Amino acid sequence: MRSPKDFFGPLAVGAPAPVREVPALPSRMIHFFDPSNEKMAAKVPGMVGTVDVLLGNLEDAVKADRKEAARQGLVDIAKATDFGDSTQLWTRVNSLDSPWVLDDLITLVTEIGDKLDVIMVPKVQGPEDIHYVDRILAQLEARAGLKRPILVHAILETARGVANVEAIAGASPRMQGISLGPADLAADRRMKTTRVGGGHPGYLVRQDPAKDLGEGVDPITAERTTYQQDLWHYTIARMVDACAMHGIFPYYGPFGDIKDVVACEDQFRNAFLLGCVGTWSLHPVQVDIAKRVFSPSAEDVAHARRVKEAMGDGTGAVMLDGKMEDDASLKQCLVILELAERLSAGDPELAALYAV
Ligand code: 1VU
Ligand code: MG
Repeated sequence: MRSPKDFFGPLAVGAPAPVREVPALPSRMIHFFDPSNEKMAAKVPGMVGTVDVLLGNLEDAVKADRKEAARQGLVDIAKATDFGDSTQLWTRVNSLDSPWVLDDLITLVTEIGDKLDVIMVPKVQGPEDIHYVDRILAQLEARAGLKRPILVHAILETARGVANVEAIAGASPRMQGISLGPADLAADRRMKTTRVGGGHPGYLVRQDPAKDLGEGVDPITAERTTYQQDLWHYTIARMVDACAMHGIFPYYGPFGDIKDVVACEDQFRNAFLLGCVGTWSLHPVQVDIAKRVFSPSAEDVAHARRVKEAMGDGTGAVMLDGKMEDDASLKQCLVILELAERLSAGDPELAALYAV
């Protein structure tokens, strides 16, 4: 086990000092693009300023014979693009057991380490995977003369990863956050689904049989209301707790049914309400959904402000619109207000909406 003191110093001579607190930058949507796909890549410069995070994906969804092209494409895009103050550049490297990841890390940190904010590591199984990446990043940062550390984001997409999620979240001061990877996780757990995230109509509970439906009507086979359940609730809730416990940020991951913008919004909102700060967007149509869902509503912000005003010094209990408010409901309101302030700092439209 590592000593907490290891968190105060770099893991290689000459590497930048670790961060003491993970910056709470807006990251409502982590927008995925394939840097080897010319059409997609051509759209990237135009998305700067409209998305919180642009992520050059090198892993799954990039064909094996395009891995080098994707890596080089990301280097070219990063060098040619000014990402400004409101869009971060992230990448997802190949998995640690793949033949590509070592070159991904060496090339990206050496060539564009000064532009990369976060490296997403897929299929993280335990803290040992983060320790490996932590050390090699320190060595590469030192060699490249980087002045700030690149942060690390883990994808939770194996059963072992879920079992170790608390240890992963606390494995390094580089840990920025964790995303749910529902597709790989479903396969690894041997779930009997074939989708990329979202719900499943077969995962449900059913109303009890009616007591008396009259002569000849079988209450067991009679029509009964069913309620679809959320396949991902347990994992997201565990991930949120692990992240909150270690001061890092939780995210929903991919929603593969691109055309079903309504169910996508539902899935994103469930994650937002449970504590996630953002999600992945796989297609331009998901960007605005994420922005809408992961920015608090004007009504919630106005209510939070009223509670704050009514609570004075923040202690005791008051009645507001027939409901009790106290120290604990105020704390929830402060979470909403802090998020609203942070988001509106870089977004005049939100600032006007929230009347900041
Ligand atoms: O109008 P144009 O033809 O010039 O452009 C198309 C298309 O190229 C572009 N576009 C994108 N641009 C930027 N970023 C994107 N992510 C993106 N996706 C598409 O938009 C125009 C319209 O596109 P479309 O509606 O015709 O969609 P396509 O059939 O071209 O592409 C759909 C998919 C889903 C294949 C595409 O969006 C995509 O590959 N997205 C990223 C997928 C990805 O990163 N997957 C890995 C993460 S999920 C995971 O690992 C677990 C399952
Ligand atoms: Mg995956």
